[in-house]
Amino acid sequence: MSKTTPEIGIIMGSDSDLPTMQAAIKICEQFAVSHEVAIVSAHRTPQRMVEYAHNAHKRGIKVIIAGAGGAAHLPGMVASLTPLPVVGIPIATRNLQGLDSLYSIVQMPRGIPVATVAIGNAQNAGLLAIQIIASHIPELLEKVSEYRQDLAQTVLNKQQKLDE
Ligand code: RP5
Repeated sequence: MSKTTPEIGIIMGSDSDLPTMQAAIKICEQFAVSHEVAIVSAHRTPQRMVEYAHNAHKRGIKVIIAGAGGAAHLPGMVASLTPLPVVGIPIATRNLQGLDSLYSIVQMPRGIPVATVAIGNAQNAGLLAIQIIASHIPELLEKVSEYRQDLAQTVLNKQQKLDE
């Protein structure tokens, strides 16, 4: 883990989650938002999870993105241990295609929310984390608007190709 104070903490239950989580890392890089990446397993390293969640806001982290698959307790447990917003990414699984992960993450009890994105959609998790941070940073809000304009332009370009 970095010794500086990144704004977004990107954590995952296993290194096998990393290929999915790369999209969140990439979007943070694209928006030049500081971030750290760590493997924090709710089941295999529970003490490390507790320490991470307890200390994240004290270190200056603003939002935590947590990805996990199967019995995906990491996002919910971290959310229960931190006052920071937590964005959960259900990782796709071989046997249940990530429905297990989705249900594990999305069905939080009242009082402890996890902002859950679609199965495997780490890009949206990154964007949501950035938008949470951007709410009081006009320059970052402007970058989000530009990103949306680029998205719209992509659609319009496709339409233009269809029309040719
Ligand atoms: C979860 O178990 C991890 O988030 C991962 O998605 C899943 C499988 O982990 P490995 O057995 O590949 O390490 O804790």
